Amino acid sequence: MFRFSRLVSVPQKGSQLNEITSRCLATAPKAATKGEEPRAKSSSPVKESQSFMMNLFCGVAETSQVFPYPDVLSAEQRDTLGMLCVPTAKFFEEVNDPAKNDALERVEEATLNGLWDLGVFCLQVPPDLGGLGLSNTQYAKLGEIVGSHDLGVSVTLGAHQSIGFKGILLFGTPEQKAKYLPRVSTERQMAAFCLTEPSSGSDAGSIRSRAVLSPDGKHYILNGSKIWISNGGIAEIMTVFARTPVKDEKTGSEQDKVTAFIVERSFGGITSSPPDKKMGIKASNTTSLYFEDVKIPVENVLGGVGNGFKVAMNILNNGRFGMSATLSGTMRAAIKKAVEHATTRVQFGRRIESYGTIQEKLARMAMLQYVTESLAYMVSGNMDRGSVDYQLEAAISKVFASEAAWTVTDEAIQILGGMGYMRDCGLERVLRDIRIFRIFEGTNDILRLFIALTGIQYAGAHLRELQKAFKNPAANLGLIFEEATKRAIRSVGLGGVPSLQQYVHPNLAASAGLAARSIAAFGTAVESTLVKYGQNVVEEQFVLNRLANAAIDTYAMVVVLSRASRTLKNSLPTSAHEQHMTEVWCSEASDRVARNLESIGNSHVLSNFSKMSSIAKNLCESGQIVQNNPLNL
Ligand code: MYA
Repeated sequence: MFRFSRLVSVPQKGSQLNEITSRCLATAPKAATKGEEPRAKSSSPVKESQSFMMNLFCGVAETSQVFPYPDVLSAEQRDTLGMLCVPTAKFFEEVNDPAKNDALERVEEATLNGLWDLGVFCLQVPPDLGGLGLSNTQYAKLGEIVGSHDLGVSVTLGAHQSIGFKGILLFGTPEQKAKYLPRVSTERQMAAFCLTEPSSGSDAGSIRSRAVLSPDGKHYILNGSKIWISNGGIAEIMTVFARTPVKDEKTGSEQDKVTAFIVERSFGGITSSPPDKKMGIKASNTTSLYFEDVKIPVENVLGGVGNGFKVAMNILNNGRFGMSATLSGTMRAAIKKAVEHATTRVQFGRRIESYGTIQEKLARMAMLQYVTESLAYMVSGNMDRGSVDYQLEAAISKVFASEAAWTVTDEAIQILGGMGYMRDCGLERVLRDIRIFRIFEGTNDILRLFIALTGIQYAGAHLRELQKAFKNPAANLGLIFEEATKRAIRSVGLGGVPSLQQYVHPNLAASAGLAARSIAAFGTAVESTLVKYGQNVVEEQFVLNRLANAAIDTYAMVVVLSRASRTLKNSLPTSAHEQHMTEVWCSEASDRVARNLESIGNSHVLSNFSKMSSIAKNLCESGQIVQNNPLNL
């Protein structure tokens, strides 16, 4: 479980870091103490990242990917998008019937054909290869529209293009692109992404499907099986991950590594199970797939032999913003239903919108939607601006969106009361559909650990450099001042809080102050966690989850500050509304950050963690609830 093999040699307990950094404080040049200064790129041998999230783990506010809020669409892209949005929305309002799809447990042929006609199955395929050539931001907007109507259809579309053939777009050779992209667009062949196996879910690196080179070296022969594959029964083109023997050039020994393949159903040897019976997204086709001596031409290796794990991770990273955009649309639609009800339903002589209980629910739903939407377009905008370092931000957008959408839909049902619970209202289907979003494309639990450990690894690498630098201080003065003073100043509480004031609208100055304090506190907490646990931090999941929650809240604060600042700067009519949402969000999120960070160093909380470990162990040992019922019967 969670090898995180890359997390090596972080500073150990008892390290002299604090002593060292305090010593540095006395001699630190003033300019180097400014938390808002971007990290110097040349002085440290650690691979530097422009990602806000990576730098957050060092307590540094790297603002280039969060301020200003991305505005990436050209006038032409806006026009194209407008021309696509109108017929797509019309199609979903007038033709597609989500209740019927849910009941039939499939999307009817005519509806699928209508979607192909609209072009929404090949949004990002270059036009010369048969698609619409949309940017990520344009794709996000289309995803939002589909998500506001039918999540079963969203998954059919997303499994096809967000992950199914995305590997060909990202890693395909020119020949692979020329051969397969027209097939998944103009030729209307469905695609699927085949990673998960019966014994390999979250632990994606442990797949057992295996492909070996044929004696003539022309084919790989694939054997194995996959489960829960979206579009599994209807896909003709599949991105399949399998182990292949790879020779180590240095030692000459062979080792199995994951390789990605483009596989056609027409290669033969592929069968699929009947569609799985699911709780939600019933309209989307999900099946197992069996591969028996499937002959894959060697030219269908995708991204190089042995590079499959990275190919898989990058496809998933690249597609995650689509999920948050989609779910922001779902939330818009659910909130609209809740508002319609709140403004017409009269109880105790008043419309229920006038009661504080309903107002708080609506306000919280609106804030969750606002944050999700802001995260989705922040990530897609950064990807369009050329960022390649967005894996943590994309993971956060997925985790946040899937949990926000669950809460929002659940609360919409609560506002509608008995009416919300009835099938005709449509929200019960949405709630069933949404449940899977916290599970697939990386469970939120595994993504939280991924966020925390990847960030910690980055911070650990910087601390390690600092430790090394102290072995030869004369040669490394620049690095020592740069790295150590930031930490030293934070650790003795003499300021060092990064300032976000120059990036935000003056109306949001107080909220920006809260976010900045969260950033600094986060860096300090990561550092003490590293010093306390060293490499063993990998095993401290109670702690890692709280760090991840604090990281998610901090990023969400900065993202809404950025978006609301843009709105205020442009004096949009929604300025005051967005300002209020941002203020409340930052106020509550910064409290949560403080609580989460405090908890991981608090002896009572740590003792609770170990008690919870023991409670869970007792359950697992007895195979059920441990105590008898109070009647002892
Ligand atoms: S598809 C199935 C989804 N499955 C998963 O997501 C699996 C989850 N598991 C993982 O992600 C990994 O196994 C974890 C790594 C994270 C647990 N980016 O030793 P390691 C690198 C870049 O830590 P492990 C589905 O659900 C890492 O740096 N690199 O690995 C379909 C290291 O590199 P190096 C990464 O302990 C749903 C190396 O890999 C990443 O095994 C249908 C090894 O790392 C990363 N993320 O655990 C959806 N992770 O060696 C439809 C690791 O160089 C969507 N690495 O240091 C619908 C949406 C709607 C769209 C709308 C359209 C219109």
